[in-house]
Amino acid sequence: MAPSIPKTQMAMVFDKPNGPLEYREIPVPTPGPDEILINVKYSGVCHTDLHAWHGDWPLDTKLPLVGGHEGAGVVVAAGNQVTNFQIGDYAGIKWLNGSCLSCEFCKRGGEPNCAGALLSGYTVDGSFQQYAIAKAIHAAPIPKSCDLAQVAPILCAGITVYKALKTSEARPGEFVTIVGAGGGLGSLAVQYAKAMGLRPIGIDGGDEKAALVKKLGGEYFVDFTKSKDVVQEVLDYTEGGSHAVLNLSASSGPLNASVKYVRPMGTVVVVGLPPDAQISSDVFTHVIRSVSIKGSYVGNRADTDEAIDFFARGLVQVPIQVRELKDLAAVYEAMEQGKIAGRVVLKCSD
Ligand code: 8ID
Ligand code: ZN
Repeated sequence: MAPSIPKTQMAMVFDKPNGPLEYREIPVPTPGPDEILINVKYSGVCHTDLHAWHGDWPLDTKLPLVGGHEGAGVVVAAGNQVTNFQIGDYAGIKWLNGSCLSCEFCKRGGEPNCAGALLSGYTVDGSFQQYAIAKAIHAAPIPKSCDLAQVAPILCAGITVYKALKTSEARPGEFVTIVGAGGGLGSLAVQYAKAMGLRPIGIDGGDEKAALVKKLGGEYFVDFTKSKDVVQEVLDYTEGGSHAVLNLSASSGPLNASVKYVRPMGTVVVVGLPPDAQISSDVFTHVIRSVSIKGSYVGNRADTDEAIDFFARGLVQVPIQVRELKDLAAVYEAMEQGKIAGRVVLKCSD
């Protein structure tokens, strides 16, 4: 029997950047022919959602906006062209809500780089509501064995760090230094790295994050708030530099340091998106040491399936704290202050 779908629902909405975050009653959207309607059970809160609310990136959001792009739930309706989901299936809303699938980038697997990409919780309404729309072809299939609260952060944080680790081209046995290791992306990166046979080193601040990173498999931790010289500490521990570096921090401070402690022939991957930030590298040293700096932006549908598969097989745990949907403003405040170890997940529906 088809599930009964209400006409209205509760959502977290803002009308202008940095404006009030309101817990508001809004209509339940109707899916188009190629879309599914997902009853969102849980949604992770990514630092990107905070950037969207601040409006601090050089890309406008839709307004008013329902944020959120780590939504895990159950399919309750599907358009007549949808063939890859059935009512009752588990499905995930990810950052990439849709892409054209026919441009040169989509054809090469660079779906996130599509100029026509639709972004959940940014250019289209996202998962901080009870019922959200996703293009069926891009929605993430989630196995029924998965816990929906736990799997939610995989839908952005997990996919992103898994893809970034592949982009680094680090090989099993090599060091990967994870900057921002105690945050949402970082706490997953440590575990994906370990599962991929790499040797993760975490950089973040404070004892709670140090303990979390060690517990999740970090081999060594540098506390940037206490270390006298972060660059030297990494060079010493790795005996010559880290083969790969993932910059997952939302601050620009650590970017240039990472170019100094990456190993010759190694790769710095830039993932965190601090506003107005630059990364620079001394050309002579850059050439002689033959290092690479690469950007990495979420992942495509294959990366999504692979990242979820690591989770479903129990290779990564998601350190979550569950809060109510209406508590979003308090979550943003804690995130701004760097006080969240791991990920907060909002309960959106019963
Ligand atoms: O596809 C992408 N490229 C992508 C996908 C998802 C998220 C990019 N992002 C971006 C977000 O927009 C944000 O800019 O990645 C960044 C991190 O997202 P997050 O993991 O969701 O943020 P968080 O949970 O707040 O964690 C950030 C961590 O960085 C640490 C903080 O303590 C926190 O644990 N950190 C900071 I701020 N400054 C640091 C420093 N100097 C630092 N860690 C080490 N050194
Ligand atoms: Zn995100």
